[in-house]
Amino acid sequence: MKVLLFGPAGAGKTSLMRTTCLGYNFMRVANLAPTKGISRENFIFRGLIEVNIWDAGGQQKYMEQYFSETQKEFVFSEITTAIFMVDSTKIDPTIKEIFETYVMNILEFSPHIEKLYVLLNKIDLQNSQEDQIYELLSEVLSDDLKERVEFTPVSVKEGTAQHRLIEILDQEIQKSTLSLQKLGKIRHQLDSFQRDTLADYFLFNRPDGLLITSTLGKFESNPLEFMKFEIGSLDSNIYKIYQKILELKGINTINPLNLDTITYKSEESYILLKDIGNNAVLLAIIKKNEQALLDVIRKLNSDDFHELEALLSEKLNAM
Ligand SMILES: Nc1nc2c(ncn2[C@@H]2O[C@H](COP(=O)(O)OP(=O)(O)O)[C@@H](O)[C@H]2O)c(=O)[nH]1
Ligand SMILES: [Mg+2]
Repeated sequence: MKVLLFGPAGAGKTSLMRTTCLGYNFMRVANLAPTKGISRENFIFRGLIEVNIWDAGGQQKYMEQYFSETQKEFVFSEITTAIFMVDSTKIDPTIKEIFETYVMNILEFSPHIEKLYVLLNKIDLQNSQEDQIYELLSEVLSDDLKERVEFTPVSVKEGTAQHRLIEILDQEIQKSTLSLQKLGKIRHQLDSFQRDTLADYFLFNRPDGLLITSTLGKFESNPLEFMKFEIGSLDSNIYKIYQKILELKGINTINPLNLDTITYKSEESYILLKDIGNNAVLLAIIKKNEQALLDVIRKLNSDDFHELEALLSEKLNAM
């Protein structure tokens, strides 16, 4: 699935992409160098849909290239989702013309597209003029087109731009039979885990930190959303202690610690986290009773678990 993220230099396109899809925090993208030409990144959004983001760097010379006879078909054809992004603090006299040419090319080369999205970014800044930019860009749209273009004032810094992108991509999951099939199979697997143990299961996609699915259905947990889900970033003094114990026991082989499972406990529950390959993290909330914990651990070493693992590492061949 091709997502075209287009707009003038400095709009926030690269920041949006990296904070939403690669789990970077805003500080890490605060000093990005301008993108040269088009950067293409591939990742599996929410663990369910393969997304190919074309981040089209917006300096004048690149803009001219994208609209040129030799490149425009390559850039604007076969788009699934088209997002235009502008910096609302800058009313640039060329923006209207750029937007108009962009819309024309989308309509020509990807006419099947139902909605065009426009993100008016940086509304966290005092001098943001999203209303004026909205008026300005609307002037190039015919009445018919106005119905198809959705403008949203957002801020990458505050997280609302990421929310909007997630909403847009979630709609694509709903339209993709393949993604829904995969979701169905994963869900089936988790439900069977739940039936066999006294636990609820939550599966997170590692790169974007988003929930894939859970035995309690879909929910969002705000603080989690824009972080990479890394269970392995705990301090590793434990390795030194472990090595020491092996030494004391006279065991010479140094086996690397495999940090892929962590257990916490609260008054009522055990909370277990387990990596599934490089792609996902499974969280289980287990009723606090030793047998239940053992059952879950047994489950996580069973064929059922390996099936889930296989499902999650499956290559998606849909565009
Ligand atoms: N204040 C503020 N700055 C932002 C926001 N989004 C991006 N920026 C900054 O704007 C600059 C350009 O962002 P970048 O992602 O490189 O823009 P691109 O050229 O469209 O890829 C960077 O310094 C970002 O940190 C935002 O929502 N608010
Ligand atoms: Mg960029």
